[in-house]
Amino acid sequence: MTDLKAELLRVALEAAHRAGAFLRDGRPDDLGVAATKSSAVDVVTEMDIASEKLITGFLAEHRPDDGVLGEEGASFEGSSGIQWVVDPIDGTVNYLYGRPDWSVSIAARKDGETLVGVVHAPMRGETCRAVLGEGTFLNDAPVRVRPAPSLDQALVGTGFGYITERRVRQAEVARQLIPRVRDIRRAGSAAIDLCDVAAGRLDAYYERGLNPWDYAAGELVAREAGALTGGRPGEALSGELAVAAPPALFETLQGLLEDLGAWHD
Ligand code: LIP
Repeated sequence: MTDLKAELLRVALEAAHRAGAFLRDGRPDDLGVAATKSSAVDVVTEMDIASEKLITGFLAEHRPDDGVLGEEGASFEGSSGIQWVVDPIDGTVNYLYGRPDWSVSIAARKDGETLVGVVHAPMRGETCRAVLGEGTFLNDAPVRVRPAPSLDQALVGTGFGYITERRVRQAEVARQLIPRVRDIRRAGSAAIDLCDVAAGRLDAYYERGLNPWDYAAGELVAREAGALTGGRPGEALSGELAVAAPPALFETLQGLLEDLGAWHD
């Protein structure tokens, strides 16, 4: 591991654990909605904002020349060529409701390539980490994707957006997918879903409408554990469509999602 990757990993882990402890231990009993974004159900809490402030403050102290892109508004160019992509709470609605499946997701990119990804899920007591070319670890144990089943035996994770028109379309895709797979799971955190693919707790994951901070770390975690990731056939994973699965399942699922029009509203 290069000195740079080791440094970026160390900083990402420390920032994620500090934010995770703050969020886990400091969650107000009366936590409410501080603001909404794309719709009345696309919520932000005071803890999302505070978590991003904690993380960006730590990054500014330890990596002052780096850029940052955060879900709650952090946006600095930097001069080092390194950009941090931060989701201070991935699974905000779960956090708001006191449900356990939320995470802190931090990725470090250099010239657009993700070098380090950390997804810390405090209520699970788990941290997934990956360094480009170095594999994926779950609480320091190496993990690999599950051997690919046939599509009809696949447990597939997905998620739904916050805008009604998109959700209607996504529900229609799910309706047509469900009879063709073992089952689906909707956990509420893309970063955790991608870690679950990496650790073999899901056979595959897909979702339309993610933001870079939702998937930046989790995509590297999934890829370094042996998954393929992408969007529409021949395209990179993006907000248009995110797909992750072991190689022997990936193209079959990707082709079905293409046929079902999972990539458009
Ligand atoms: C969430 C994603 C999840 C998606 C949710 C939401 P957030 O991100 O991680 O996959 O289905 O609708 O977008 O908003 O909690 O950071």
